[in-house]
Amino acid sequence: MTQPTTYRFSFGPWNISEGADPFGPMVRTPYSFEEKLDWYRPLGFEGVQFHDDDAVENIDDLSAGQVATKARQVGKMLADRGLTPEFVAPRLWFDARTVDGGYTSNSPSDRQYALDRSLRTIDVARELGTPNIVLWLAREGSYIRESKNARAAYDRILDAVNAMLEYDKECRIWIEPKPNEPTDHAYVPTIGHALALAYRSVDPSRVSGLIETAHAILAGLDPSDEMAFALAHDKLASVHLNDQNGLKYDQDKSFGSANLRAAFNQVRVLEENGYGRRGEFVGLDVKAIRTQKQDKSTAHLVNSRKTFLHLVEKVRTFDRELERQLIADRDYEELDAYTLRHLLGVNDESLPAIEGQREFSRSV
Ligand code: GLO
Ligand code: MG
Repeated sequence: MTQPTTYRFSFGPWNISEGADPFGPMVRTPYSFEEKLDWYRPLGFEGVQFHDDDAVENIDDLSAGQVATKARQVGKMLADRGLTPEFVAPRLWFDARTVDGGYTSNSPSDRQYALDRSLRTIDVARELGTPNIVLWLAREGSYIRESKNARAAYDRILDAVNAMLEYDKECRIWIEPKPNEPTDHAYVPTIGHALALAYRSVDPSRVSGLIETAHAILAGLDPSDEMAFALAHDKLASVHLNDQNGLKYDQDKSFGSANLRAAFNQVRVLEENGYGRRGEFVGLDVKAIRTQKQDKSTAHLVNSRKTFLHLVEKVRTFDRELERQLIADRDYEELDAYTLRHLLGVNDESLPAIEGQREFSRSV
């Protein structure tokens, strides 16, 4: 029998956040990058996810040599703490030149900026010691459809991906799809779109996907089925587990906090397909509740990690023989009820006691 997977966990510095929302002030005071790095190991995390400017501040103002030096210093800070860089993502959404999009901007010079910045991100990743680049295509979409040519936009995204693959023959690109926010409609909203792009690239073996729970839910899709699709293509490079309560702003809630059963099914699909055996990280793209006080700035990370591990236990103790029989009998009502009992940690024997208590409290 193969050994069960032991999972390793990652997050990005942005996951220890200040709690500001578009209509409110900062709720928590910021921690420095170094303070955040010091937390990883004690909290049970080993992998660090980066935006290019998390690693190299003011990246646009530095020479290539200065960027490399700074990135190497950060690589050393990781090594000193026993941490591994998981990926670096070009932040193509705060610069004035990315207002209208990065690779899909209508302005040729702004498109060039987006590409140059992405190649610089590859330099940062190389110096940090990871080949992995994440593309969350934040502003590649539109607010009004007539403002852009969607057909041309897909070609432009593909051209950018190809340019990156050609720039560094070792780099790997992981596309993180999201259907909306900040744009109204994004050009790469689902993992299906992302993988179609991967297959059309100059080196499909180096392009895969990163699936975020909340993003799948925002697209009206089941996150575990999205993961299954990527796994079937052997293209699930990483995950951003979190949760999302319906169709509204991207909430980045703690894993399992809105829909525990959907979280169970995500863990189930990962566990059943050996996710993690080749070193893939379980990434948690979670944020503290916006109004949470300062002293619990990292509880959401610890809690999400624990929930994941509890759910691994639930997957491993799921009665597979019963599942097989119920499927064979097409007794889906019982499969549904068994799944809920299993998640609740109860069985029907617990009920008489509870019913009894109810009778008792009524008679008092
Ligand atoms: C936002 C995304 C974002 C990315 C991160 C890495 O909705 O989830 O947090 O994951 O920037 O590219
Ligand atoms: Mg994410």
